[in-house]
Amino acid sequence: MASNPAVWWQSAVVYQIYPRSFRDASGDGIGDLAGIISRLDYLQRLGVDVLWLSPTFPSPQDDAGYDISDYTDIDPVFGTLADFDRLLAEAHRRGMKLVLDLVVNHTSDEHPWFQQSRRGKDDPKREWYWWRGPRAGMAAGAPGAEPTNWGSAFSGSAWELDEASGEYYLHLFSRKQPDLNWENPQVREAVYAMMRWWLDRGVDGFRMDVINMISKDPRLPDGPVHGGGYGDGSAHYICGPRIHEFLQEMHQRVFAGRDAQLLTVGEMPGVTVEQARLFTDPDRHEVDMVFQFEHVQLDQGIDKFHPTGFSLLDLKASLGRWQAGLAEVGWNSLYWNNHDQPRVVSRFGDDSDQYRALSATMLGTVLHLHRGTPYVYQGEELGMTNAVFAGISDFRDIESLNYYAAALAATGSDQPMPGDPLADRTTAAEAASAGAGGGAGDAAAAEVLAALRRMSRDNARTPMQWTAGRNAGFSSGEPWIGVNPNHRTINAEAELADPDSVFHHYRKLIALRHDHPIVAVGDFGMLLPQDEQVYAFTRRLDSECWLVLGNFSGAEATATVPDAPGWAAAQLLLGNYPAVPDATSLVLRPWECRIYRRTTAPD
Ligand code: TEU
Repeated sequence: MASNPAVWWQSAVVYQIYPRSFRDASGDGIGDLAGIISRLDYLQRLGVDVLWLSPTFPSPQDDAGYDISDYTDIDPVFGTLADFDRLLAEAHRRGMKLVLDLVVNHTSDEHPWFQQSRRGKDDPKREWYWWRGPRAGMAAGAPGAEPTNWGSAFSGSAWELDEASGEYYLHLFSRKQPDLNWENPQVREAVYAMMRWWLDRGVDGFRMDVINMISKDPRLPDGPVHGGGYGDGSAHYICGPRIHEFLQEMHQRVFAGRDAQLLTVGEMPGVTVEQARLFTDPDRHEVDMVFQFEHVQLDQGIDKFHPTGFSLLDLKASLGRWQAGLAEVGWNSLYWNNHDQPRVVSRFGDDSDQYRALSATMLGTVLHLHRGTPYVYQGEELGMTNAVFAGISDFRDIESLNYYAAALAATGSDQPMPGDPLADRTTAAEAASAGAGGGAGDAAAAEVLAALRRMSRDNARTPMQWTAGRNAGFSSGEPWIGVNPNHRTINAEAELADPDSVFHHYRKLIALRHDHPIVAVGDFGMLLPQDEQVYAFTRRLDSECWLVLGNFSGAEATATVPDAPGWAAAQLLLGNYPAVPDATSLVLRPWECRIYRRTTAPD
């Protein structure tokens, strides 16, 4: 094991900004680039090295900007290209890099490429997307006539009929997000050219949206039906046949020669450790790291809206396997949160007044001391919690709204069939009235709402809590989504002033990584895999060894690690309680975390 990080991003921490909810300078209720610029000093104070910006390109905003209609401009709602250049320069001036979201599995249906593609079967851009006729022997538009039985991630069929041509186009996400056909070399070249355009402008890399879905089996076979009416096609588009070829080609055409300064991270739902090892092996020249999904799906049943309980043993087994699997070759990215996940303190911690800050700091400590590059999602450094949603009209996210409509429609007939109009974009009002049938309908609506409250992506998307004041200091206008009422106590202003806050704990975690190579590249060793309360592991580098402990419960817990008395007497680098009363044992208080250091490593 090398004593020093081999590449800069091994000792870096990335901060994700969701621009729409970060800071609104214009007063229209939606965050913008000028708002981000006004908060760069805050981010510098936190100490992060890289900013990842969720999409700010022109977009109909059907999926909050992940539906892009122009890749080389800025949506007026967020500002202008001149604002972007200013943001980039101001970030660079403060020593921070800026990474963009690259959404090229699909475009918006309002992108000129798709507008042209849908002109007709003979259009030169027809083959830029996935067009197919109806199922053999069936009429276009008939129930079940879709070319495959695949369901979309946002409910309903993954196919949308184009009446004019009688053909369907594929959309793994919303029907306003048609999938690009990466089999077509013109598509790939257009994407690479666009990426070079941004790099030439000075950006420092890309977070690549669902990048392991770009290679599909062109035969597009049906998938197994697990429950509802639609098939699961993922075996035919997750890490498909040409995925490594495409990423290597992208590297060669876009990154080669300048990759040392860049950061590339591929978002890869369903990726396995073995595949991730290939994607992140530096010798293969694909991506620096991937976002895997295993640990954020452990508390899910048949889908995310059927949550199951959280098991610490499962979490340790999963993250431990990823640590071991990418120990020799490849690299992990580490995250609890992003704009698609509920808030971690409400999910794996305890967001009550009593334990919120303790559990948030414990969770941050455990994550940041793993081997890999940590990602902080805006507000995580404040211990922001899940939101309060009174009813369906408080939700904004297409995934939540479509799921609500589909789930309620399904209570009428247990088995929605392919061809049901579930893919229709549902307004909040329509969805709300769909549930207003009384009796069984109300009960079903209540159950769906409970699942949404727990798992909806909107939990992550409520405005960043800057102050205790009006709209949490996010906007002088009416915010596009409700502000969490707990901003009166949970906000950046209060936390900056409190040396024991979650913010300052995150600041210290980030500094630890910068100051100690062991945090970046030390060997990881999981301890106590069967302990139901304590997350414990060591990191080792040369003669140095650290022990990290986290109590994942509100009850006292004893960490029964080897040589506990030796560790209890070692140097305590960081904890989340003011003082450790007893230097002879490792009894952890509720949600307590500790990082110990020894310079002569025990055997
Ligand atoms: O997400 C891809 C993805 O698979 C999930 O995280 C997604 O949120 C899914 O709905 C989970 O139930 C990426 C983006 O992060 C997400 O915001 C976009 O909606 C999606 O791709 C489509 O671009």
